[in-house]
Amino acid sequence: MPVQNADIAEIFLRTADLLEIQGANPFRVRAYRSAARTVSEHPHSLSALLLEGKRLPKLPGIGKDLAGKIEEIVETGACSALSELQREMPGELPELLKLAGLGPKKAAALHRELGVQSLSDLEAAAEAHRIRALKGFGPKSEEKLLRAIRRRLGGERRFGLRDAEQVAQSLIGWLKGTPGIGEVVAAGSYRRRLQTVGDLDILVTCERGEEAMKRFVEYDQVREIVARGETKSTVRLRSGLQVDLRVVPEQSYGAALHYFTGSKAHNIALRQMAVKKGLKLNEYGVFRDGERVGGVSEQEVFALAGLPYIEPELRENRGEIEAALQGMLPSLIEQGDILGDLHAHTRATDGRATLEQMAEGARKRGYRYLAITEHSRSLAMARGLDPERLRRQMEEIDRLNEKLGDFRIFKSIEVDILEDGSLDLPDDVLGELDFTVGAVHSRFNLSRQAQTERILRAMDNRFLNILAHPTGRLIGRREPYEIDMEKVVRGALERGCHLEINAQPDRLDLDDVHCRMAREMGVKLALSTDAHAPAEFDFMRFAVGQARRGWLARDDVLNTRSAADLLKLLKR
Ligand code: DGT
Ligand code: CA
Ligand code: CA
Repeated sequence: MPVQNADIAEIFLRTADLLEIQGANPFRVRAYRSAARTVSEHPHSLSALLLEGKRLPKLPGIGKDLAGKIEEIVETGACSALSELQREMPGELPELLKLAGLGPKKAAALHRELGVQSLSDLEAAAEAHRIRALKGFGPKSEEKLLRAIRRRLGGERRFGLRDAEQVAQSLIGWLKGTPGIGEVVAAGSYRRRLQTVGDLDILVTCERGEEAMKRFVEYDQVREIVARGETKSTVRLRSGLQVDLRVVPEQSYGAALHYFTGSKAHNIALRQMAVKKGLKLNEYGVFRDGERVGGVSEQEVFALAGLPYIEPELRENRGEIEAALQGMLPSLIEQGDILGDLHAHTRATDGRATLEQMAEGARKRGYRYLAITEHSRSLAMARGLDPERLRRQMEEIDRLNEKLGDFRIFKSIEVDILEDGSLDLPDDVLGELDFTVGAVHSRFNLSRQAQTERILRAMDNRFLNILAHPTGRLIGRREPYEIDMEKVVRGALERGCHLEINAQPDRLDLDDVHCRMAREMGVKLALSTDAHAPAEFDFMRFAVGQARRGWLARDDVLNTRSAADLLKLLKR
């Protein structure tokens, strides 16, 4: 199997970790980390390029030395520089670096002085109170380490956006009841709409900060107060989710919101921009020669750095700052641009509402159309439709459409893509539909090549219009199946097929990086909820979040068009 960009990135990250423990030059460490990022986010497979005899493209931060290493990894599957480091250093040491409060120097000291090689070694040393005796450590940091180790050994947990949203909304509502409260906002990865959040970062302004802190720790879901201070407190909720609260002065609000929204990589890049303009940028404001020149709003922070406003979803240091400088930021899609939903089920298969209830639900949300896309017959568990039942549903849709006036129900299907890439229903039946959505629901374990070919073959069928949840992943539960997404996107482009962003919060499939790849390659996407009940139409916001993270504009999205234009666009 060819080496993937992610494999190369992983090798670079491991190298950076080990170099850091060794105390190597920080610039060298950083070079590896930034190269890892560049490679993993590069839309084309570098090994494919090299194997085709082409040269590596010019990549930012990847000079001769690193390019040589990429070639070596593609050729041999390994990197001798990393192997060398690994020989010098026992296995789990890099893991230690991921613990809160443990930098590379301390990790190295623990190894040198106490022979710590693994997390369990470290736990044993902490329990025996051998760590507090070391220089640079004390009883407090030993306790903190022990807590961090136990958390890690218990498995680090990230939370889905939907769970995070429920907590954030309820907690924000609670905090708004604080006397003298001003702004209350959730920043961090949550505001950037990352698919999962590690913790919530809430920011408030308040006449008297201690009032906000008091109210925060009194929230009824709090299980443990991890830290309580004047401007920052941390609690763990019953669900296990951790929340940071920060109280900031009004004049710092914009700078703090920007800082705590992150991402860290974006912050660092923006700070460097500011430095070039003779400015200092931090969470308290923007300063020139020690004097405050701004920071009350995010707009002001960006403007002082010489940039237009950059939307939170773009702040990943994936080229947004460069694009902003060149006036090339996309005008991102908004929820209000969406005119209908293109993937939904009813009680006829595994949905929980009738056709009429689903149509009514879509109409109530201001939509102009809704596609009904039941499962097809081979999905027996979901009572998938055979041609006869599908035709009965088409008649029912005709009758309803008569009554619905301006609103239109599209006749469609989520046809199963069989193992050999054929579709689960005959062409003449598919030909009677307005359009066809197709998806893989079985045989997730095919080889990368076989899975890719299976999907390309399915797209060869001129009736297939939209590939639903293209990677099949379930966040935190099922890995995406092996597939060459670049080939799939190119295949879609060549065939006039389209891809879906499935809005189910545990799918979010395509993800942000692949969305952006599709946009750059010129393939339009459907934002679809896969609703099994009317309430699930509201999942659209999650798809919109991922689309924005993938740099999509209104024009990149199919269901921003009128019904007539949509059908024209889908026609193959
Ligand atoms: P998460 O919680 O893992 O899903 O991701 P974030 O992005 O919410 O990260 P978190 O909660 O550790 O920190 C919130 C934001 O604070 C982060 O996005 C950027 C900012 N931040 C945190 N640590 C640093 C830092 O060392 N340097 C800079 N420049 N910013 C930081
Ligand atoms: Ca966070
Ligand atoms: Ca945090």
